[in-house]
Amino acid sequence: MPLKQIKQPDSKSVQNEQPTTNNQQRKKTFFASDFHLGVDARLTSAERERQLVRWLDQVAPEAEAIYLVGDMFEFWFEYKTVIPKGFSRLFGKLAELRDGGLPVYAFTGNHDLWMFGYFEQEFGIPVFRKPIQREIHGKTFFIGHGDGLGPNDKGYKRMKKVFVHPFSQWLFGWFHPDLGTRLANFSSQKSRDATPPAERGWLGEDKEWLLQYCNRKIDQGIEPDYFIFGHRHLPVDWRLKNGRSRYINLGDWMHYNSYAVFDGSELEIRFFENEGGRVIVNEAAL
Ligand SMILES: [Mn+2]
Repeated sequence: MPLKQIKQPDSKSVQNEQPTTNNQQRKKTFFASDFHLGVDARLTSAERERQLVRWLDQVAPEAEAIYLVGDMFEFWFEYKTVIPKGFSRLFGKLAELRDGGLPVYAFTGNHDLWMFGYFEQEFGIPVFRKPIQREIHGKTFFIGHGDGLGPNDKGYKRMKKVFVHPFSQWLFGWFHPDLGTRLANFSSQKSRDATPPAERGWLGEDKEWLLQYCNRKIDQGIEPDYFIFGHRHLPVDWRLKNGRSRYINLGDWMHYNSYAVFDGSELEIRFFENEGGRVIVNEAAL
């Protein structure tokens, strides 16, 4: 059972990892989040997993690095000797990419907080539990899942304290996995049902927590070129109040199949196998 706290990987120590292939074509960085594998949405989870593998196959040849920005799974809990069933196609693909030397980074989300070393050990994928700041080809990035940030979300912030506490993790680890998984899936279904339909659309500049969080960071003098978050399940590209930084929300793969690609000078949100995908932008970003 995971009793000891897993430390955030030192982002400096993994920052300079370079792909082994020194191919000129490989200079794009990809970001995607909120796959929520394990629950059906527009596609079934199994179809979505295959779609993600197709996406990885498409982007990997051009990729310098891939960031998986949280909520990969609807529910994930690692026991000392056991991981949840499923996801073998995604795992096979991630293993193949890592073995080929492509850097892949992961973040925990609010649905998959309980990663305790499997990704690091099995795939060589560092898992970040808090937002990180990076420089990529001269541009600055502030990257995180986005859960528990911003002025509100108080109930979740309280719950997260319990979820990340070693004692609760130890205790949960002693439930039979079938029971634990059923409990967790039940509670995440409940929380989804509890989201009012209005909150699924853009709430406006004054009500979007992550946008407010970005603006507060700017007030504190943290002004990256790009704030990259998931969690909101809406693709957003919003020019912030300093006129330079942008709030990027990666959207999700339950409804949008959206991702961001940074080609070394420009960043844009794209959609995979979704012709009708639209990004929420403010005029300044156009
Ligand atoms: Mn999510």
